[in-house]
Amino acid sequence: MDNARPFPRVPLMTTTRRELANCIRALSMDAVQRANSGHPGMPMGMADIAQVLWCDFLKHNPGNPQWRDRDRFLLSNGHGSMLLYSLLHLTGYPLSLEEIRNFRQLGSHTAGHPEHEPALGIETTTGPLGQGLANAVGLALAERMLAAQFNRPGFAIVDHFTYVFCGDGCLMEGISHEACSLAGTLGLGKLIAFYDDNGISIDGKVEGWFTDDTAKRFQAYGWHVVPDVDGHDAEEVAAAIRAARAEAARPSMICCRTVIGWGAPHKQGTPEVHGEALGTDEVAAARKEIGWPYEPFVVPAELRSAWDHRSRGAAAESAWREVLVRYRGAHPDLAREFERRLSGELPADWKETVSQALAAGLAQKAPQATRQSSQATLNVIAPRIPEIFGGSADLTGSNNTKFKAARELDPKNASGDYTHYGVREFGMTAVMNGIALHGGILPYGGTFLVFSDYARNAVRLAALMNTHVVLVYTHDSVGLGEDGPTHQPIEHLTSLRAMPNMCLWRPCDAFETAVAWTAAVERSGPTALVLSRQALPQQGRTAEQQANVRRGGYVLIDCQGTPECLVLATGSEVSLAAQAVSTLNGSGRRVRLVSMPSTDVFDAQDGAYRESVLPRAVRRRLAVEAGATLSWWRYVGIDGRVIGIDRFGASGKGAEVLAHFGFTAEHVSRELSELLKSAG
Ligand SMILES: Cc1ncc(C[n+]2csc(CCOP(=O)(O)OP(=O)(O)O)c2C)c(N)n1
Ligand SMILES: [Mg+2]
Repeated sequence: MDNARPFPRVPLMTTTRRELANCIRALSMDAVQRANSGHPGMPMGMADIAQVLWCDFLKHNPGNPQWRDRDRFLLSNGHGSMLLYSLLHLTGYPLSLEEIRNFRQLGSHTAGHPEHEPALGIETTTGPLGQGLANAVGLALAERMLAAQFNRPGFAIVDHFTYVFCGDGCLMEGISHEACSLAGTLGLGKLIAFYDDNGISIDGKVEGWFTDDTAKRFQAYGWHVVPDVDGHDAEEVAAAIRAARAEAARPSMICCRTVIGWGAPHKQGTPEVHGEALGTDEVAAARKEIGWPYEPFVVPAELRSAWDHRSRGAAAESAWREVLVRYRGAHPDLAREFERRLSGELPADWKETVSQALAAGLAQKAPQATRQSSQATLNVIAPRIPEIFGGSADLTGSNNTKFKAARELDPKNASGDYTHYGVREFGMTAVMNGIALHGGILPYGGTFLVFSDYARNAVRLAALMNTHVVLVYTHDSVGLGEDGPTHQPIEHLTSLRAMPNMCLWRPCDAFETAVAWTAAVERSGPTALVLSRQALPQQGRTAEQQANVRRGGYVLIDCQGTPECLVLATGSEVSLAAQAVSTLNGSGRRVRLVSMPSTDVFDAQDGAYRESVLPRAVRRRLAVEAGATLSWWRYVGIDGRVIGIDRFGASGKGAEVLAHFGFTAEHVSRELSELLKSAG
């Protein structure tokens, strides 16, 4: 960028808050200008608030971005990412000026919206408005729970704040209601939000579409609200933060009036500064306006050293480490457990836990709904992995998510391991992401599969950020019956399978359910467990077949010699297919049944294994799944057939609805017989 330097270089002898804030303004407008893409308005508007928070209050150590007891800082209005990148760069995180210059370029660490990059101090992605606020609720809840579990008198080893910036967009989004209402009920006193009340969103002045009284709204949620703060007055901001930190029983919302793009003389206060480069003339005018005589990307040494938080951060962390050392002496077992939990390692006896869970699955003989098998597995594993934290979006009894030994989370006693998220699927999922991002807790949460759509974007961010969460989705097909088409998932399996990095299991019986749960606990990223409402019979397996369940797809029933035909099925359809295949094989045909509880896990197996299960040469193939057929053509090919459902369901008794859509052993047999008549 070749901005003419409007002023001679003036050495600064002392630094003021405004000059420090202007470092953020200058870096932000220069980076956006250089990329000719990005959002200068929010960083320029919130720079004064950020300066006060980061220089006076935030507990962090740029030399160790993942210090366990750091305060968490999130941007829910993540389009203002240059604010965060400037702060990280200026305070001494390993985010170089080169990265700032490469803002929004392919391969840089300075993406348009900050994702999850903890090694750089980036806590979470916040591109979709409002979700950062919900993640912050999860992070604050995790802090609360870990503090209850691990702190002991004299040893507050978990004791940090969660700060989140949000804008008009975040507060317009419905998820802010879900998450903030829950945060109020839970009384998350160490959650502190800053509302960037600038009266502007993309379409212009918000007065035409957003006229809530935000202060009253948050008061009604039971939050502590600091209204009417001048977001450009450092003393007012500091006083508000002090008041918020002093409030232990309620989360705080600090409502800050700001001018978007503050400092850009002709564009500030207008929607133009929201998401466009200022233009070289306006950048030059802004330099003059804020008194910034330096070249693009130049921050004078005095200002740099005033921002540099490395030695203060290191001192803060070492003070905490001293407490940790004494804690280790006083509570050695707890200290070891704390380290294990925060490093994400499973308990030392996890293998033993897996054996017990699988044995319980094998011991189940009577037909059982896989949602009940899931609960039975939880009864075995949950008491043995203390990091587990369950819940449901008001369907605890239907999702079977509450294990026997579960202790309910109580706002006054946060040592429980089960909570009621209320009817808030999206909020629940984003809060679970926040909990997982904090570390030390493994959240799972239930709802009906059909309502995964309500949570969809948080599910997507779980996959994008690779958060370790388990999504328990029950009532997995038209087999749920009377509730009818609004409750009957059709395209959901396929759409979840289409999501990169989402692992999905749809087990067919108690044993497969136990395997799926243990795989979900072992995986570092998100897993969806898709479970039946209705009872399913148990399948017999050899030891080899038992071992192969972990591979996502395996031969459940084989025939003598080379198969003439392959049948693939998942979940509730496996038993129908098994009946049909057994009958045909009994009459001398050679049909193989492959149970495929997880297509993505199967796809990740080596080629030889996949070939051994689905030999290329066998072209007659049939897939059976009570959902959209789209998932299956890649396995059955153009010569194959799929028994699925490509329309909405119907209300009626579950078994009758299933039969209506062709999910009977007889129909599977008929389709197979047709297929066997075709050229192989
Ligand atoms: C869920 C979602 N919807 C839409 C967008 C696109 N978008 C990005 S910023 C924005 C307007 C945000 O207004 P505000 O929060 O007031 O931000 P400001 O302009 O004040 O920085 C919109 C609609 C988005 N990022 N996420
Ligand atoms: Mg705004």
